[in-house]
This record gives sequence, structure tokens and C-alpha cells, in this order.
Amino acid sequence: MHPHASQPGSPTTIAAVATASGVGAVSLVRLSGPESLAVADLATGGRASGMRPRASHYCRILDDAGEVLDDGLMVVFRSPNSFTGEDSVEFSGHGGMLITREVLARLLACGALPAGPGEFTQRAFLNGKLELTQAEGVMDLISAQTRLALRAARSQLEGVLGRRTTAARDEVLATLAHLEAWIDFPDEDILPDTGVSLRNGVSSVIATLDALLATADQGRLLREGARTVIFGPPNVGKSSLLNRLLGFERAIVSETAGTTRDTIEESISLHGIPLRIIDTAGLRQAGDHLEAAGIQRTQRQLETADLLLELADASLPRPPAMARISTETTRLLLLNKSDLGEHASWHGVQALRLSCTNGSGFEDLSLAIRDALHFNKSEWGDHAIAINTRHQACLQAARRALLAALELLDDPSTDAELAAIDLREALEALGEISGRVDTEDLLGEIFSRFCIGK
Ligand SMILES: Nc1nc2c(ncn2[C@@H]2O[C@H](COP(=O)(O)OP(=O)(O)OP(=O)(O)O)[C@@H](O)[C@H]2O)c(=O)[nH]1
Ligand SMILES: [Mg+2]
Repeated sequence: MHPHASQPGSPTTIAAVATASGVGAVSLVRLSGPESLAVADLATGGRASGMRPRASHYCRILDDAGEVLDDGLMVVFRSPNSFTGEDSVEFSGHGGMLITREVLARLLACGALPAGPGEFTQRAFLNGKLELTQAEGVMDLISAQTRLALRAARSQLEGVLGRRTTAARDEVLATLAHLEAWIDFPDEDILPDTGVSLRNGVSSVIATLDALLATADQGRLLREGARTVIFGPPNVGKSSLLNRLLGFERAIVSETAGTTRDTIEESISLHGIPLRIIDTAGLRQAGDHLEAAGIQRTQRQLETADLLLELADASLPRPPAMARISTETTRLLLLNKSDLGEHASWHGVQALRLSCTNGSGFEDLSLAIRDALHFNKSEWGDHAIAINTRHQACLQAARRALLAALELLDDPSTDAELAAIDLREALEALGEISGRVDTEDLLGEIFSRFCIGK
């Protein structure tokens, strides 16, 4: 962060370039904070404060001698009707790198402070314009590489995850209120089913949390891409498979076994799922030390994969022992070169048959990959929720607390107050997801990952 950058939460006026750096048709410079209009007035010769809010006005940005620095469109927003909830001004000027820097420098000279990364979004959050999950959705939206990632980000931005966790929180709150009434009025007649209904309440929240937690893997895959490693003996067509999936000749293909020495990684979108496809050196007794180093790299890739594509040559006899790797990772067996006919030893072996030469079998392959990563419709398609690791940690903490409460409620001899403590802990953990329980550290951590101007 800039040494003079404003501190989060302080009522300063910040400025930043909101568009990507580089040359473009237009670049947007933003101001937000109580002095936004005063700063813009200084920079425009008093034009800004007379502008009708939320309407575009042509104006010029002037330097301190009154010379024109740039001209373009300005929009002013009056608190609370802006993205940040504060008074804000946006100026769209010419998209040159130098001219944009000069406009920003002029706004800073007129009294604004440079914004830190994500500070506009952070202010929107602090002013109640966004929940934390929605602010994170903004971030996901910007970094989304595929259609599905975009859909998940959009639904998070629209507050789907926030609403789910708020509903779970309300349910815990209701159960806690029920339990506390029971504790506070021990002499009242307790209906015989009170214990049962308390337990049911807790169990139902646990089920909701489980459903959300089940989206964590998909969330990580959507944000980072699924590491998909192609491996197998030399010359079976691993590099050909990479090239086919990519749609261009990225890796060298040749009839010489041991062609690929280093690992090659490329990203593709498959049915909207981001995949990081990794082509590896063929696994065999190494011919030289270079190849041995390549094979070592292959082993390392296999250990960190989300999905393994094990490739074999359908036209050759089935090797006595397929790759000697032991891993829990889902593995798909692919028989390539099916255009050459299938060797009898493969008959009856469950595998996907394909040909990198004529392209057969690729639609089945992409469906199989989608299913293996659990992105098939029934499991994921209808509710585009994909939690991140922060949400996962909060949900797990809440779940642990709820399980502890459940155990206490199951035992009639325990003090109900102890179960209430667990329920309050679950409430806190759930509140953290939407940012209700805010800690400075948490907010700083999240917003620092944004770019400046966001
Ligand atoms: N007939 C046929 N030939 C193929 C097919 N796929 C690949 N080949 C050929 O098989 C040979 C090896 O292909 P590569 O893609 O280089 O194989 P690789 O597994 O990457 O080999 P290494 O990098 O040496 O381990 C090349 O001559 C390809 O043209 C296929 O589906 N059918
Ligand atoms: Mg190769």
C-alpha cells in the first residue's frame, strides 16, 4: 500500500484510476469520500458541485495554472447513492497512460489521497452497501476465466451465499433462543418434545452447512483451475492429447519415444470448467539423465493433481503393470490410437476409447472429465455456489460447534448452558462469513487482494 494511502474506515477522500493500466479508448478515474466534490471542483474550475447527480456532464480537468489537462465526462454521486455509499465522482477521460496519471496526480494535488487496493469495495462494505461475500464475489467476477466461474461469481455477488448463511444463522439463533428460554425458566413445564425439537433444529443447520461445504472443491477448481495431468508410457500420444484439447500444436509430437522432457502446462475451458492441463514426460526406465529428471517431474505432478488422465496405446498389448503410482486422485484410463484398431488384450477393459488423430471419443472424454470433477448437472449445475477457503473455514468451525452442541443435547445430564455456548460460537463463525463479526485483520486480508481502483 502507498505510504500515504488513507487508512481503511477513516473519513478521507481517496482517488485512483479504476481502469486497467495501459492505452485504451477511455480511462476512468474515481474519487470517493466526503471531500470528493470539493476536490473535483478544484480540478474543474468549480464545475462538479453544480452537476446533477448520476448524470454525465462534459467537463475539463485543469492544472493549477488553469491549463486543460484532459476533457471528458464526469458523473457525481451524492451519498448514500453511490457504489461506496459516500460522495463520489467519476471522470472518464482519454485513455493514454501519461494523461491518466496526470489527471490522477491533479486530483491528489487537489486534496485526495491515493486509494489502497480494494479500498472502494471495502468502503462499500463498511457502509453496508455490500456483504463480505458479495465483495469477494466482485473479486471472483474480475478473475473468472470461464463461464461457470463467472456464473458462480455472479451468484455470489447477487448475495446467494450470503442469504444461505444468513438463513442458517437465523436458524441457529432461533434454536438458541429456544434453549435459553428453557435454561431461564427451569421450573416451567418443559414440553416433552423440547429436547427433540432443539436437536432437530441443530441437525437441520448442520445439513445446510454440509451442503455448502460440499461446494468447496468446486470453488477451488473454479478459482484455480483443475490440475489435470496426462501421464503414461512414452509415445502413447500424451502431447497429441494436450494439443487436441488446446486446439493448437503447443507440444512437440513425434514418433520418437521420449520426446517430451519437461512438463508443459496450459489452461483451457471445458464445459465452462477451467482446466490446467499438464503434459508430462513418458514414464519408463530413463534413457539419460535429462529424461530421468523429466520423469521425476512427472511423479511430482502426479502427486498434486486434481485429476489424472492415464493414457495408453490401444493398438499395442496391454502393459503387464500400468503405471506404478499410488494416489487417491481420480484417474481416467484413456485408450488412444483407437483408429489403429484395438489389441485383443484390451478387450473388456473399462476405458474411454479415443483417437487424437481423428478426434473420435473427445465428446465422451469431456463429459467424463466434467463428471469426475463433480460438475455434472445434478450435483452442481442448479445452484452455482462455490465457497472459497475462508468460507470453508468458517463453515467448518460452525459445524464443529453445532456437533458439540448436539452431543450435549443428547445427554440429559449435561448443563444446557454449555450447549448454548456452542451455539453462540456457531453464530459467530457464521456471522464471520458475511462480515457481521468484523475483525480488522480479516478485512485487511480480503481487500488487499483487490487491485487499486476497485
Ligand atoms: N494413429 C495414431 N497416431 C497417434 C495418435 N495420437 C498420437 N499419435 C502418434 O503417436 C506418436 C507419439 O505421439 P506423442 O503425442 O508425441 O506421444 P507422447 O506420449 O507425448 O510421447 P513422449 O513425449 O515421447 O512420451 C506421434 O507420431 C503421433 O503422431 C492417434 O490417435 N492415432
Ligand atoms: Mg510428449
